[in-house]
Amino acid sequence: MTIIDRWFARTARRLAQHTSRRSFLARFGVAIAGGAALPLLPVARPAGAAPREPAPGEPDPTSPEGDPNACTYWRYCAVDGFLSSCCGGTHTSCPPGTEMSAITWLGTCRNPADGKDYVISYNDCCGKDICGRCFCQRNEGDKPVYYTHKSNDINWCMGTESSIYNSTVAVVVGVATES
Ligand code: ABN
Repeated sequence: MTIIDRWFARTARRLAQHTSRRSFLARFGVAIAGGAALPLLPVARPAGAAPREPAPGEPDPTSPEGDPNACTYWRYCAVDGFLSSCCGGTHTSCPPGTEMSAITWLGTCRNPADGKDYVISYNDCCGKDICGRCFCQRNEGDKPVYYTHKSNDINWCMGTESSIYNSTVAVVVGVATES
């Protein structure tokens, strides 16, 4: 008998001395049933999150300039406000229950996807309390507020049903033709 055989024999004897057949069967049954239930438990599958494709003409959405939820997104170069995309809306649509202002602040931002400059309209979303998430102030081209038409530090909720400011979107108006 080898040392391994002797170890198995000793362990089996001890197990038999301390375990009744009934309790062994009960434990064995629990182990089998538990093992069968394991595959039914929920599993987080990273494969479910398909890689995001860049929208046409947009930078890679995983890059800082391509993520509309990040202040570094290319269209936000002249923004001053809370990002609608963090407030229940998207970068081009206002959160439900708010109204988009028709009067806006315009900026010019370079799109890294094609290297062109675009005119961006920063419309405010109005009618619900201030969002308070993802404040973003990049201010490219911004002038002090006494140049009213050149300042982004203005509540554009004018002519809307409510003047309560909630958040801001960034809509491409067109390609900038002059520098
Ligand atoms: N256009 C954004 C904003 C709203 C209220 C006050 C300042 C700036």
